[in-house]
Parts: sequence; C-alpha cells; structure tokens
Amino acid sequence: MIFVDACLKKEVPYTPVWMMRQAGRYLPEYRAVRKDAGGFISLCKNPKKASEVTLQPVDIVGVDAAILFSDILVVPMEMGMDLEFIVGRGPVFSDPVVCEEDLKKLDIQKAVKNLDYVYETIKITREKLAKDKALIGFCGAPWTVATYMIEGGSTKNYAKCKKLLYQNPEFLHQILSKVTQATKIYLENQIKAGVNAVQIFDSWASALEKDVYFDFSWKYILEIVDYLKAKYPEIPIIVFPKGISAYLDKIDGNFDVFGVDWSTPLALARDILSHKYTLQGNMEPCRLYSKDAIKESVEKIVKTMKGKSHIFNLGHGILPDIPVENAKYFINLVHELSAK
Ligand code: 1CP
Repeated sequence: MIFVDACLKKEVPYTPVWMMRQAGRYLPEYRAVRKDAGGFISLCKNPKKASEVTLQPVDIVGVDAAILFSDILVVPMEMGMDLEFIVGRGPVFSDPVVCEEDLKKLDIQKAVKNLDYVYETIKITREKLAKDKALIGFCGAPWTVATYMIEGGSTKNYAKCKKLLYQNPEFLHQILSKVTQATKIYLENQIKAGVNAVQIFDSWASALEKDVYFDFSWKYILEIVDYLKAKYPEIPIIVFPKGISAYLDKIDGNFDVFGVDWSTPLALARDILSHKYTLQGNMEPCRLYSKDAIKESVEKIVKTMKGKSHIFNLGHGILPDIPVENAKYFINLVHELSAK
C-alpha cells in the first residue's frame, strides 16, 4: 500500500493523498445516505451505511486512503454520556462532566464493547476496499475529547476547561486519564478489526499554553502511541496537533507521521521534523474553492517536500460547500505533479 509505505518512509511512485473530513457533506452521495440513515449518530451506528460513506471518497474523488466514518465523540457517548448533534450547533452533551460523581459514572469497559459497530464498519470496509488502498482508523486526543465532555459541546474560549485546569488540575488529569485508557483499547480494537493506520486528532491543541500543552495533552497522546507501538509496531500512527507551530522543536515520540496544519509553514515543519517523521498536509482547505488556488499550492507543496517523505492532505477538514469537481482536480493534480 503506497499510503502505508509513505507513512513508514519507504520509496513511493507518487505522493499519496487524502482529505480530512473527506466523507462528508460536500458529497451529495453522503447527504443521501445520511438522510436515509436518519441522522449523523444513526449513520455512525449503522456499519453497512457507515462503510458505504467511508468508501465514497475513494470511488468518487480517487483518494489513496479511506478514513473510517465515525466521530471522536462516540467514545464519551458510549462511556455513558448523552450526545446529540444539533444542526447549526454541532455536538451537544446534555450531561457534561462537572464533578467526580459524573466521571465515576463513565464506564470504560462498557464503551469499548458498545463500540462494536465501529469494529464491524472496519471489517466490512476493509473487505470492500481495494487492496492497494489504506483504511485509516482514528480517535480524538484525550484533551480534545475532554473539551466537549467538560464544556458540553463546542466552545470558543474553553472557559470551563480552563477553570478546571487552574482550580482543580488533578481532576482534569483524572478525566484525561480515563479518556486515555478507553482510547488505548478503542484504537487497539480498531487495529484488530483491520485498519492499516491510525490518526490521533488534537484539533484544540492550540488552546493551551506551551508547558500546559505538554502536560495536559501531548503526554496522553504519547501514552496512547507507546501502548500501540509496543503491540503493533508495524501499524503507522499519525498525530495531528493543530496550531502548535511554535513548539515544533519540542515534538518527539514513537509515532510515524506528523500532521501539519495549514497555518504552519510546511518548510519550517520539514526543516525541524522531516528527518524523523513523514509529514502530512497541509494545503489551506479553502483553496479548494478555486482551481487556480489549488494549483498554486500543490505546486509549492510538492516542491517544498521534494526528496522527503510526505503524505498530501489538507491542513484541516474540507468544508461542506466545496465543489466535488475541485476536490477531484486536487487529488489528480497531486498524483500528476508528484509522480517520479
Ligand atoms: O452533519 C453531518 O453530517 C455531521 C458532520 C460531521 C461529520 C461528517 C461531524 C460532526 N463529524 C463527522 C465525521 C468525522 N468527524 C470524521 C469522519 C471521517 C472523515 O474525516 O471523513 C472525523 C475524522 C471526525 C473527527 C472530529 N469530530 C474532530 C476532529 C477533526 C477535526 O475536524 O478537527 C472533531 C473536533 C469532531 C467533533 C465534531 N463532529 C461533528 C462536529 C460538527 C464537530 C464539532 C466541531 C467543532 O467543535 O467545531
């Protein structure tokens, strides 16, 4: 698999490419299946339909890897929290974690078992996916997942999380530890079900100041990485801490691929990290609105990463109103311009 080879810094004939949030609302085919399934959570819980939308971007836009269709928040949901996705508002937990009692109620063993539908989606998808295409499993970094558990949904200023961080850091560590324990087993089960690589999304890494970040987020990511690498050394691990370009020199760990977000200059990440890791990224997702903007960026990124191990991707998720035609143009152009 060219995607896995690139993760492991092996020679590849061209740069493999996929897009974060590639199975999603910009595809009419996705919207149709989602409607039919009766909403987003029902779709996640329906292995046949979730597998169908996982495969759509491979068939429709020609990416080199499929990413499991699910969400980072199924973990706290299956630990016992009440999750709803509300149109226009996003994810909402009606019962956020406020005190130790709330945390005690959450059940790791129940979660990893209840997540059977995810493992089933992986099995079905791996059977249907072409042998040369990779299937990526994923999870949220404990910090990113915990922000939703504590705030009860998306947040602009992380006020409840920060209050805990500075008033009761021990309790925040307890929450992060519990999510970490569940996530280790969850990713292990994804690997056992057949994923070829895993990605850990730390979308809200930039909410924490430097030293706090390493203590409250990065440490837990590395705990997951070390656990998986000890058991499955051949499965590539991709980390994606968004918005931490100022501390790239402090990045170290036993993972394989470092995801570069679009606000980080790729040449900077290359100079600091590419001797150790394959880099993934990092076209600005909004460039997908214009073919000229795509071409300019793909040319520049291919040039920047020449001779280095690279997986092409966006620097964050694709937006729902991107023309499918432009996404196809992007994927084809990466293949064409990176061919050796
Ligand atoms: O309306 C819909 O169809 C729901 C939109 C949607 C989709 C398609 C959500 C709600 N989640 C997803 C799928 C999803 N989420 C995937 C599937 C695979 C793919 O990439 O194609 C993945 C990997 C995620 C991961 C995820 N969920 C992250 C981390 C990645 C990122 O984009 O930063 C986060 C932060 C979430 C939480 C989430 N899920 C959905 C929403 C609207 C949100 C909130 C985002 C926010 O707080 O701003």
